[in-house]
Amino acid sequence: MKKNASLLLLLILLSGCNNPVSRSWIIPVSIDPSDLLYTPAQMESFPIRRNQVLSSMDEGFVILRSIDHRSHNRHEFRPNNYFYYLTGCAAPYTYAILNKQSGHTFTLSLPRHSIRTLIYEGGHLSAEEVKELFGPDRLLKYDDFQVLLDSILKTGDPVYIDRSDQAFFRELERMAGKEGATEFRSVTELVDEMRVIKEAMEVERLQKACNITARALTNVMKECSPGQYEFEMESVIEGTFRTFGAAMPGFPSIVGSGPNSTILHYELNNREMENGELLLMDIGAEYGYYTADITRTIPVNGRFNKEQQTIYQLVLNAQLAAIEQMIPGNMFMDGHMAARDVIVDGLEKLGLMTDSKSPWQIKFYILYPSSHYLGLDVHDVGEMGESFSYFMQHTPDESMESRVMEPGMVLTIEPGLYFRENGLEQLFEIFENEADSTEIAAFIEQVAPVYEKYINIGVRIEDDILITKKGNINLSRYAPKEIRDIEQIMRR
Ligand SMILES: [Mn+2]
Repeated sequence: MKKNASLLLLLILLSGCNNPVSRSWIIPVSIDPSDLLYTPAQMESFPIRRNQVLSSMDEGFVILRSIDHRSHNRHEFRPNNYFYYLTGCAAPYTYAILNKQSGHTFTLSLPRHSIRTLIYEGGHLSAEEVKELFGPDRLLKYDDFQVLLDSILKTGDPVYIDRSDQAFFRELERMAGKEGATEFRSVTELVDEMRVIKEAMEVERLQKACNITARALTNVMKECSPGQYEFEMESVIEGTFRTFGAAMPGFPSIVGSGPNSTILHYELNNREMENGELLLMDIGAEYGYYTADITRTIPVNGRFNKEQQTIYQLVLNAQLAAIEQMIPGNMFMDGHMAARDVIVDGLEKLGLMTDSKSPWQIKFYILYPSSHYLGLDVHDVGEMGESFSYFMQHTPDESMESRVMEPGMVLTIEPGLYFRENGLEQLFEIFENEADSTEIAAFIEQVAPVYEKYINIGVRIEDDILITKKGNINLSRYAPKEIRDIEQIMRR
């Protein structure tokens, strides 16, 4: 009876309020990595992509390799994104050629046979396995492949390469001999547009990456307390990534407390977190080479104070307004513009702006465009439109067009507000060419008493949004962001 009574009470509690107090954050994520196996479903996109590339090029060769020397932030091997996108192959020391005139549209090389790598790294896939898994119509041994490469580079036909793999580019230039004999073009011309629209398999991987990341963030909410170090939280985060089979973070984890929450790309993560501070975490698990990119900001002691709450709710309202705009037919920057309007309005009401139309005052608070594409790269490739590229120099105006959003795009949305300790003093240096110093001094005098209340508050809230036919799906929806939800999870 007692049991029934308390059950009844619980049901009343749950149904009686719109915001369930004891909502449990069960995040659907499985440890089982079988979704990364080379199954027909996982592999079906790759030949289609190659055909699309081949049909869009009238001449020449695409030459790519799996090693990626850009991976300077990473400790483990992962394949070059263009190579992986077109082959589905993640084996190190592998080369690929696409070409439609030679009769061999897709040539793959086997890794160089070496006793040393056999001893240190274990065996590679056999020729039969490579053929079966990746379906090249020509498979060459490493040395034969090098001979072929050399001959291609002597034909004078254009060669599409990934210029960001500079070491390989230089090697190919050297093989091509005297300058100008081979015209090098960028593979980005052929592939980037394709990478903008995500296929089902890509969305599945991004969803899992997001779920793992959401789990990491809620784990921090459960563990976090004053006196711990930022790296302890980083360890909870990256430990959770590994627990669910994510190979590594898709980019260096940003885990910044107190003053560090106001540093956009803070990566040291070695400060002791103090009572009454905020902790900003901008993190992403990489799953099957696709990375999440989620930011949550939480109070170290589990309760937002009044000032933190004010800024947090303003950023959250801006972010929610932005997400509403992220629908097909709207433009890439519409989310950013909606967030900007909410933030500017809020700042003015708080007394943190004296002129809501002043471009430099807006730029002082709104530091970066709030969206980027997400995929194999954390800042994924693809055209975003005019007003995005214009942003860094100027404040985009309403008349400026950015790219129209389409179903299948995945964009982040990450407005933020950062109150740096010396933020106001830096105004003279930041805007020396845009505003005269008396104007800036007048602004500082007026807003300083308010600004001071918010010093060392840095808030960013970032979600990963899939544009769909009907609107959008928030892939990072399992990462709590409402104040009441965060505080409830942190209550111990
Ligand atoms: Mn981001």
